[in-house]
Parts: sequence; structure tokens; C-alpha cells
Amino acid sequence: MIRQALCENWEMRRAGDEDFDRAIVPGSVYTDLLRNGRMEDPYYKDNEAGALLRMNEDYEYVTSFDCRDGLLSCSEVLLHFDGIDTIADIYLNDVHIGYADNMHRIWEYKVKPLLRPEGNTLRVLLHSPTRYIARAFEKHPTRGTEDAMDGFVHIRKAHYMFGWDWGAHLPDAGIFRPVCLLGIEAARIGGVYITQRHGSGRVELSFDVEIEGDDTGLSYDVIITGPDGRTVCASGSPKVLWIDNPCLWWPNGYGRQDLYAVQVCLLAEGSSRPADVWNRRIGLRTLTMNTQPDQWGEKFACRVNGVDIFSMGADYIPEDHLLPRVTKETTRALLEKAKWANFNCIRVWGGGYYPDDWFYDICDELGLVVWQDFMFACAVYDLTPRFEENIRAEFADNIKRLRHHACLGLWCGNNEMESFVAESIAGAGNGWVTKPQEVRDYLLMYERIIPEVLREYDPNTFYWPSSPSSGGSFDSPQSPDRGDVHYWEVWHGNRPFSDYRKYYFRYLSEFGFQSFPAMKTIETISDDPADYNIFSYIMEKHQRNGSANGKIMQYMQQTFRYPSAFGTVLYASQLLQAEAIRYGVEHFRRHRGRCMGAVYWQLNDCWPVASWSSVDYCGRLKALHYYAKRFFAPLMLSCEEQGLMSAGEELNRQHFGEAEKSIRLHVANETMRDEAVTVRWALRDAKARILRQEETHLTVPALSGVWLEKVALPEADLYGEYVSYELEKNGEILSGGTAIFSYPKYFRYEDPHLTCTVTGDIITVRADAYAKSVEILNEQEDLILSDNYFDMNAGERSVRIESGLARNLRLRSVYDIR
Ligand code: BMA
Repeated sequence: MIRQALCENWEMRRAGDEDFDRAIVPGSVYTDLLRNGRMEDPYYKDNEAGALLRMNEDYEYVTSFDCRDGLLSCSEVLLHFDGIDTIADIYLNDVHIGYADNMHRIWEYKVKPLLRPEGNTLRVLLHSPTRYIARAFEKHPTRGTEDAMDGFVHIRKAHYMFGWDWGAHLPDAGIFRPVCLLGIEAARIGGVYITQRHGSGRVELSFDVEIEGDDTGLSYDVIITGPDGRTVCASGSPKVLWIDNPCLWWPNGYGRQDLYAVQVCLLAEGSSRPADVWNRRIGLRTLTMNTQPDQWGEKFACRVNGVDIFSMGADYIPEDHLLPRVTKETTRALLEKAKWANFNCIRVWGGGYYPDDWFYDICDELGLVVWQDFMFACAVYDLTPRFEENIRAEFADNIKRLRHHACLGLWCGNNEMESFVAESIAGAGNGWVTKPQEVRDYLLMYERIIPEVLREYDPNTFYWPSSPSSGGSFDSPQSPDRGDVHYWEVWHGNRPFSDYRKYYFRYLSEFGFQSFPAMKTIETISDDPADYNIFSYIMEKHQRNGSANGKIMQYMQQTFRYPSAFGTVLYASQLLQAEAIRYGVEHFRRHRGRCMGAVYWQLNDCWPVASWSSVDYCGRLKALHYYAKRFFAPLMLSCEEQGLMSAGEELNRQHFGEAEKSIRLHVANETMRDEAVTVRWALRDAKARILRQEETHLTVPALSGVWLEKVALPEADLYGEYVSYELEKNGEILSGGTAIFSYPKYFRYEDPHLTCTVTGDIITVRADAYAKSVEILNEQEDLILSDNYFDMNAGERSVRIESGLARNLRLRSVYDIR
């Protein structure tokens, strides 16, 4: 097969304009307009509105090219687009060759008769997505989330581009993935499906090779190269191959991420050159969801190589509104941060797009199990015959593209629609479902069509109809006893953090809490200090969840003292978020076995905004991300304290003096080994002086947890004493923290007089008293440290600089929220 990339000589203009500007393909309209100085930064202040208006226009992309040698002598030439965003008419040498209307699809057109050896012109006319959805909505007012523009359900384009409760209204357009010409000699490889059967000491691989075209006289060879360099080769179209002593692929934290390179070469009789070659990497593993019944209902646990693991991770949204800014490098940097924070999984949420191949390659390498939604979220769809044909093709394209990946854990039908439709059947809900036909269409899409396509292209990967779900058919999709749950009572329901402890969900695939990004990130939104107030017009433009800045302040009131300076509000909001999620995750990990997953909403942002993310748009780590590294640590000591906070709002002011004060420590062991550890705790006063202490040696079996005895501490001063705890293994402190019995706002902190010194890549912090959530920032707020936002007793604590410059360091702790 001959492949000729068409990535040069592109020009673009607004349809109807005289002159063309230079364009980059793959790319997008916004990035071209920005590069050509025709648009302002859409993320700055309120520029979004002007950028949105530009999408009321059509844009034209043109290139000219000569055909590569040999191309025209191929029996077939295809013009191949890996992705077009979204509504497009395509012309080759002025002949209309096709219409595209789904950014999630691969588009191909037979073009051989139209091609000339030299001087060909390819023209792609991109139609306005906003006018398209407005027209469609006028005809069919089918609904979805009000955060997105009306009509977004009618276009197969990433939903978040039209707005979300963390996303702007910036529906960019473009030829966002590579374009090429494919010269096909006789036939090509349409796809290869590999099925693994694991036996003792060997894995059997069966090959299903789809040959597109005339396969007479064709055969294929297979070469497999293992991580150990061993190869297995076979010619003559082998159906089955065996790998002895296989190196298994494991998620992060459970073993190595060994990968095998597989090459399938399609050969024509008598020809020395392969007709086509298929190169991919696979991992040898079994991977499914364990849904066996148990004493609480049904398990919902990711089962890898026969081992049930506790899924720890977050939900991934698209990395940008301007897709050309998402590259292998940005994705790697983000996913490495996920691995760094001890993630073993990630959920690709259904309101974005199916990420590029590199996303999955990186997840394969890092050991992140992917929960893959199909791209449907918070919306009702009109299942017309045309829509069905379009989504069936979309499913086939993406399933075939992604099915071989080691990291692919499960396919999921959609985000949250089963629960929304179920609510509407019960006569409640948000009013999106207006006709019985929409209930039928729901079942057809997610419980008939997708399973049908999966049976054809990927029968081996687990399918789950919706997130959340208990298995489908509107059977209690939010059941706490089966399947996955999205729990939003903390945050959307205004419930206190302590409510997490009331539940023992089987697998939590969404729960979250918002915070503001770093000051340096906010400075990219505005350089005017007048905007540096969370209720300012600009800050509220960068908050898309209604009046959530007020909600943050309401939770602030429950937890911290009033943070008077803007910078302190940012810091306190990040601590609030981190404490909320920690409160939940530690509890769920303490109930391993019953609960087998804590995936928080959300990992990242797609523009600078207040949101639930733990890594902000500029890649800066929020406090939550450091907390995640600690609460997802394979060996994790946590404290189920009883006090004012755990009692939640049920305890009113009059009862303050009567709160139970106790601690119950728990060691969670998510490793594959039994671990012998030492646990220490101490009751201390505000100056960190020890009032009482204890030490225990214990062995925590692999993949389980151990509770220590509950200790009542009636003598503890509710507002002036705290408990510190730590877990030591082989002389190293691996986990730890502190617990207080009242709210952080009422604790009588002593001034810790925080100072630090830097020696090489080590920062040593000194405190004179108990310091809670110590933050270390540099000038650019871009340090990555081995730990940050940690609690410390009086004394010293050292952390390693992993990236960034230790210049002009600033320190603060909860004591400074005033
Ligand atoms: C869930 C997600 C998103 C949303 C988030 C925060 O419902 O599926 O739709 O952004 O909550 O509200």
C-alpha cells in the first residue's frame, strides 16, 4: 500500500472572503485564525463570545498536490481522513466527492478516476456548526443538558465544545486529524482481531485478519516480538499462535506493563513487497469486570489476570477546546501525572471525543485501565435511520481502532442517560425525555445496537450499558448495591463531606468537588487585578456551574475561616476540594471488597476555569492531586475519626461539647504482597507536643485491609489537640496524616512560623507547631514536589523537587486562612 500524506500547502479563508491565509492541517479554524492574527485568545477575559460568533461562518480549506510515483498505477486510490470536525463538503479537482457529518468517524472516498499526476486541488468546505445545530433544533427540539447550546444532540461532534458545566462555548471546526491518499494494490488489511486464551505457562493468540479487496493469491505472515526480545513468527496465514512463558501486562501498582509488538504482513504471491502491514502492540492479560453476586448484591470489580483490583483514578475530559493543542506530549505529561498520583485507571467520559491512538498507547505503557464511554452524554437522541447508520459506522471505526489495546478495560454505552431516562419513566427528572419513543430509542441504542456492533468487532471486552448502571433496562441504575454509581449529593446536593461515610457503593465512577486553579493560571485569564475576586464578571465567566463560586464559599463556611485575600481563597478552595475527596476515598478504600472503585470527577480541564479537576488547564497540580497521590498510595494508612465533622450537620451547635472523640486507624494494602508494617499514632497539643502515643506492628495481607482497634479519646481537647499517625515499612514513612475532632476553622492553631531551606533538589520545611496542609509554591507555581499540602508536626520535613525551580519559595498552611 502506498501512503501519501496531504499535510502541505494548505490555505484557509472564511467562505466568501477574497484572500486565503496559510493553514496547518491537521489543525483547526481557531488555531489558524489565532496564528494568522485574525482572532484574540478565546480564553482571555470574555473573548469567548467573539470566538463563538466566528463559528456562525463557513470556512474553506484548500491544498494542491502532485501524485506520488506509483500511486496512479495502484488498482484503487482512497482519499482518507482520520477525522473531520464536523460538517464538511469535500471537492477534488472541483468535483464534489463527499459529505462528512461525524467527527468521530474515519472518512474515505474512492478518487482514482479524478486524480491527475500533477496539479490536483483538494477543497474542504467546513459548514458552521452553530447554524447547523440551530436549524436542527428548530425542526426537532430534542433536549440535553442546558449547559450546552440547544441542538448539540443533533451533531456528532464532541458535546463539550458547545458548553458544559466546566466547558466554554467554543465549537471549533477543522480537519483535526491527518489526511492522506492510500494507493491499494490488490487488497489491504481492514483490521486484525486477536483473541487471547490464557493457559498455564502459555497464551494462545487467535488471529482474525480481515482482508479488504480481492484476496486471491494473498496470504499473511505474523511476527510477534516480546518485551524480552523473543520472537514468534509464522507464515501461511496462521490462525493461532502460542506464547510460552508469557510476560503479563498489569495495571500500575500490580506488576509490569509488558507489551508485545505484533506485525501482520499481507503478501501477494510472487511479490517481494508486502501489500499491507499492520503494526500494533498488545498486552497479554485477561481483563473484565467481576459482577458475581455476593452478600451485598453484586460485585463490580475490575478483574485483571484473575485478580480483583480496587480501581483508583479520575474521569478524563478532552484536554483543550482547541484540539490541535492536544499532542502526544501534552497527553503524556497529563497521564504521567495520573500514574504519579498512583492511578491504575482512567475513565474517558462520553461528552468528548474518542482520543487519539497515542492516548491509549500511553495508557498501555503506564498501566492505566481505560473505562471507555461511547460518545453520548446527558442528552436524548433522535434515532432516525440516518443517525443509526452514522453511529454504527462511528462504533465500528473506533472499536476497530482501539480494541487491541492492553489498557482497554470496558466499553460503556453513555454517560448518565440510563438514570435520566429511568427518572423520566418514574415521572420525575429533568424533562429531556418527552416521548415514549425516546425511551424505546434509548434501549435500542445502548442495549441493542452497541452490543450488536461489539459482538461483531470486539466480543471479548466487557460492555456496560451506561454510567451509572446496575446492568441496564432501567433497573435501579444508581443502586448502591450493584454496578457503578455517580454520587453528587456532596457538591450538587450541598451535603457535607461526612455524607460519603454513609455509603458503601460498589464502584464510584464519579464524585467530585470544585476548586479554583492556581493564581498563575488565573493570570492567563486576566492581567487586571480588578478581576481578582471570585465574584467578578471575569471570574464568573470562567465558572460554568451556575453560581458555584457561591457554593464553594458556602462549603468554605462549614470548614475554614473566612479567607480574606484572593490568593487565600484559591488556596482554601483547593484544600476544601482535596479534603472532600480524601474524606470519600479513604472511606471507600477502608471498605475494599464491598467497594472496588473510587474514580473522582475530574482529572483535567479544557480551558482555564474553576472546576472539579485536580490538574488545572496549565498543568499545575492542585492540592487534590497531591492528596490523590497519598490517598491512592498502594499502602495507605487512614483514620476514621469521630468528632464534630464526622457527625455532619446532624450535630448542631448545642451539642458541640458532646461529640464523641475517637480514632480508628486502618491500613489498606493494594499491593500483591503481604506487608509487615509499623503503625504509630500520637495525641498532641497545638504545639505538637505528645500527650499520648502508641505503636503497633502488623501484617496486612495482600489486596486487603486491616482495621486497628478503635481508641476513645474523651480527654482530647476538641479545639486544641489533634492526632498524628504514620505508617512505617523498613524504616521509611510511607503514609500518614493528622486528624482533628472539630472543624479546621475552630482549631486553635499556634503560628507554625514556617520556614524552609533548599539543598540541591531537597526542600526542608521547618515548623514550630502543628501545621495543616502546608503548601510550598515557587514564583511560577509550577513546582512538582514529591509531596505538598501535607500536615506536619513541629520539626522538619523534607520533600524532593521533581520539576520546576526552587525560586522565591512561599509557604503557608491552614493557620494562614484568615
Ligand atoms: C457529571 C458528569 C458531567 C459533569 C459533572 C459535574 O454528571 O457526567 O456531565 O460535568 O457531573 O457536574
